[in-house]
Amino acid sequence: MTTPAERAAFLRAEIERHNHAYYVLDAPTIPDAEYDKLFRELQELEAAHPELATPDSPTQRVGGAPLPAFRQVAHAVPMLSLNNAFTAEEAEAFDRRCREALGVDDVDYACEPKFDGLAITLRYEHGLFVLGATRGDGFTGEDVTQNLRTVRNIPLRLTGSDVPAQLEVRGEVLMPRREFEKLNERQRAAGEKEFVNPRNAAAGSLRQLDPKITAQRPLRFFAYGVADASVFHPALTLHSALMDRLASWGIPVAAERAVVRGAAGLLAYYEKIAAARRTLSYDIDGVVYKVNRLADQEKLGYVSRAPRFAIAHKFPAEEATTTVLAIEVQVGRTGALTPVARLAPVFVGGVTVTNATLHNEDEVRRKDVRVGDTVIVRRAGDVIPEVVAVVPEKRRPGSAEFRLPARCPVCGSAVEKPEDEAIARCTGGLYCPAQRKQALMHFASRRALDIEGLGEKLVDQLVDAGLVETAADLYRLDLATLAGLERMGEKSARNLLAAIEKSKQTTLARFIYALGIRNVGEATAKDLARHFGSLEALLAADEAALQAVPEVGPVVASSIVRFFAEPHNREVIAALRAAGVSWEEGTPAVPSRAPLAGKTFVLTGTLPTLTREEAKALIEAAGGKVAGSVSKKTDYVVAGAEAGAKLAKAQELGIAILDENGLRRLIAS
Ligand code: 9MJ
Repeated sequence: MTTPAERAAFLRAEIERHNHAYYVLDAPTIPDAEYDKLFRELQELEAAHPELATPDSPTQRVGGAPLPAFRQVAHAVPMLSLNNAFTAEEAEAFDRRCREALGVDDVDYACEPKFDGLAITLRYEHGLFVLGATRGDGFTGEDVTQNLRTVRNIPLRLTGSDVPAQLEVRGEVLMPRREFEKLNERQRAAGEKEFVNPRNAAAGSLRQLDPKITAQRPLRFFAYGVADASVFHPALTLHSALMDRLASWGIPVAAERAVVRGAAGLLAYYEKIAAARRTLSYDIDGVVYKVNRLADQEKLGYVSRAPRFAIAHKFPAEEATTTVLAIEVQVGRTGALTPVARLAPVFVGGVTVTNATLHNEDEVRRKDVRVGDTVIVRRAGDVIPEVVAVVPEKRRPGSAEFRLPARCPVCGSAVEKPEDEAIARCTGGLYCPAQRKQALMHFASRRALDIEGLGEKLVDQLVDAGLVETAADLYRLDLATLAGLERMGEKSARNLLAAIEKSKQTTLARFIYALGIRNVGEATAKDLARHFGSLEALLAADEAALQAVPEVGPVVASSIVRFFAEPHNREVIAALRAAGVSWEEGTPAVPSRAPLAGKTFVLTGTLPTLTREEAKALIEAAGGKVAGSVSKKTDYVVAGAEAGAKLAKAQELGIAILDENGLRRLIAS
């Protein structure tokens, strides 16, 4: 017979083992439901036998009663900060100082990512987690033990051998980026305030007086060292070995640690981690270099509040604060109105940023960005800069909520925003110079008519000067007009005219794509060209005929019909052709691509590889029709396993019967 005490001990060990596998090793060992079952059994056992409850029980992770306030904790060993290096030169200078102070030619460094979270310290006594505190001012922090117990990858009891009697682990609490996004989705759904970034979310979660709330926040911990390495003396002589030892006791450490030699090693590590930054599950703001030999660390000692043996080599900040000078509204090729924040120039993500997208009106509302606001701007990697959030304390009195104008800021046409869409659009079409400019840029782009040299600046000039309204006007430009433009020499003008002339010889697919029909991208343009073979055939097609093109659905078909129904668009097309834009007309692809044209099929039974839907799509793509029941009009019945009445009927009527292979052969024929 197992006693309740034995069962509880067994359950605790099992649950912590699964916890470790899931949260530290990232390799789950049992399904969630089974884990939950073990967990509930332990909870019930502890409720029935309160004397069995222990401070290291995984049931402690769900959070106890709220606190009135956090208790202050004095750090026996101060929690230092790190000095920063922002350039390769500063990292090299760090290496030089270490070499000189130690009187050696080469130094080995332990390198680790710099976690962008909150520094905390964890005290273990005889392997049991007894106290956790924030860094505070470095000398005194706050007792957040009950919150830290809810952080799933912090071991409540250390496992493995040679666990010291006293151990204080230092590290950072953070929130993985993916979990942060999910948390914000939940906040949004619940109508709660969203967090600005994972760091703020982690900070807010850790400083909750109600640990039940913290327990629901996906926090993680990573260790970067210990308060006092001398407890390991003389068994351990290297920082890297110390980190391995922590890992052996179940303490999470970064997988990206490395030992390198010299300044070249440091910089290579920096580059490697900088390149891998996006692939890490959590945010980092740089890397940390530490002299690896613990005896050397001691020799180097400290300057004021930072170790001399370590330095943080920071990445360019991805976020910065600045002010919104104006909110402008840009009009895109399809008329989409995009609010853009004009910013006081700010250096972020390695470049100076003066604009940031606000995406759309709903987004501006949600973030409540106003002119004059102080905002946090983010530029991560090559992503276009965006306004992350407003700093509300810095809002000036009298600021007004942003509203999208009711009329297009460029042409004055009405702005329309369908109920179920986030995007508002100018209804001016090609009457709108903004849309016209974008349409011209698209027309001239490389994959369309490919007019080299016709860039944004030139298109602006041509449209603003009233020289060009539609693409057809491009073919009426002459040398004198072009050479008369600002910043345009005779040579450039000649080159441009040659490029325009060259563009006249094109293909039908490029021409269709160049028209800029909504929902018609390059691939669809090619499909249309292949299917119809000539522009006349395309112009004549109604929605049904268009939908016969594989990949063309009702939305695309309707866009095309509406585009060609516009007399203005037909005029432009006629003018383009009159100007000499031409292509080789092909034969419509319909016959060759529709081997099943005019044939009706009925599907029955289970085919070996195709689902019913796939078989239907295959037949329709080849021009055939699929009917639901067998009649005299049926040409073929495609029968699979367990075909029933339909097959019998087909046999009765003498209709041709195919299996899946037979169908494929017919299509290929
Ligand atoms: C962070 N934030 O990742 C240290 N840190 O070492 C790492 N911080 C540190 N080390 C001594 N990796 C003081 C702070």
